[in-house]
Amino acid sequence: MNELKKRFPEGFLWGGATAANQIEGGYLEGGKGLNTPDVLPGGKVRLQVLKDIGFDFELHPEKYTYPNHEAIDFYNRYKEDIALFAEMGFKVFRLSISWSRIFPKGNETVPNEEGLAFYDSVFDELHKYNIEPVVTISHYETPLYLVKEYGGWRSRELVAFFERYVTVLFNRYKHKVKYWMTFNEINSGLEMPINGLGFAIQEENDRYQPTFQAFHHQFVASARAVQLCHEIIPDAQIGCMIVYLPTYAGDCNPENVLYALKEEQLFNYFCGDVQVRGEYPTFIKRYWREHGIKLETQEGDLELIKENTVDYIAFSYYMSRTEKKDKTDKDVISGNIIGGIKNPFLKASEWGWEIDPIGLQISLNQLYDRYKKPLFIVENGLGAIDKVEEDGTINDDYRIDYLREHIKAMGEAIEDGVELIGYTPWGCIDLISASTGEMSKRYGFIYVDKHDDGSGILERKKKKSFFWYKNVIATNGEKL
Ligand code: BGP
Repeated sequence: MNELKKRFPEGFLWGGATAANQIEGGYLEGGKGLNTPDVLPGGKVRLQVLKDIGFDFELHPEKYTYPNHEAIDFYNRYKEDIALFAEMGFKVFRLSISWSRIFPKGNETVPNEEGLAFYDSVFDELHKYNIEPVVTISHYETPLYLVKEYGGWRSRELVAFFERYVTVLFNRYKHKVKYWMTFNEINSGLEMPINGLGFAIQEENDRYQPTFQAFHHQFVASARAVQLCHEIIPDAQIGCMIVYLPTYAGDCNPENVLYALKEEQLFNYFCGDVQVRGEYPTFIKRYWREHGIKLETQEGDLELIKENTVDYIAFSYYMSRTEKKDKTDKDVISGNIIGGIKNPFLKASEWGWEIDPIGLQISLNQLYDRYKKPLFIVENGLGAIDKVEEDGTINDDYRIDYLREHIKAMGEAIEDGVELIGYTPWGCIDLISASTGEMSKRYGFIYVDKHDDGSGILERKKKKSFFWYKNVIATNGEKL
């Protein structure tokens, strides 16, 4: 047992994180409409589809499987799952609301009562155990109708539809939810617009004008959500959510250092600067010029963004990224979703994601130095293949090692003076992977008997990490 000297603050928000489309299942139950992940195939083809040019947003059951449709059936089993989270001592549980459960097409005027009632029951169940919900308003999903009819967030009209959606949420759950965040990993739209921006690239050029126009619409929508949240629930906090990859230069050649800096500005800071500082960063103007991007804004947009910045910065951290200017295919690391070359100092997960706990301390310092706002790590963890032993145990020491090193890094960052308010490891219960659409890439403290071929009885089992994390929470991060 390792003793960590640095104390986590009193009231630190320990918990776990999930997203609606990766756990709920019940994809057509309770009046829900289809959304983007409902039409994303599972299996090896998934990542390809996410990056593909010209994805058609249709179901092709004759060709593909769709594991999200049942997922882990949280829709029917949430009571059992929440009881397990409570047993681990969770203070918070991060989940997302599915827009198409509340507005099946995304733009109706009257919400679907059955969808609203479902989340009421989930929040009530959490409160029974004094677990505070942390709610992502939009986690990698857009109602399919809005994708087909409007081209997703390329259309300005989504701002008004989103405003109606969040107004319903804030009014309905104002006594039940005090932590909100707007768009999950908003900056991932730079690489995979299907996930967050709700449209597929039709030609390489779409990575510029349509993508940045869609971002602008999300920034306006997010600022409006911040404004409404503060008006309707004055004691709530609302954050942005970015995927953060500290970006190292492959060597000390200034050309490579500059290249890494430019990549980092665009990927790590562009969205955060708008949502946290309330203005477009100066560096983006040159990028727009060089890529022929001309942003269309409406009167009042920039003031709205300026006046309604977020209360805290939520981010996901899985890995770092190493870059150099003239890289060949041989240098490029295969597993990392967001580019990069292989870092000789790091080991990688079975999916090639480079494991770098020090990178988390670096990230926390960089984000805090830049923004001086409370930070919340809302995703972190190791995707791995777990083995159920004959006696039913699951000895996931590799996951414990990963989390221990990352929690130590958090302690070091707190010692550095960073204000960190909470930690919700990703996939606290096994769920469908976003990039592979499979079950076998598991993150959980709780094992779910469900497999890539769709078999399994959905039984829940506690892994070794379950007991370890329970003790971490009980000792407020001191016994690792
Ligand atoms: C983040 C997403 C999550 C999640 C996680 C792990 O990018 O916000 O939805 O899935 O990554 O990724 P994966 O499931 O691909 O291993």
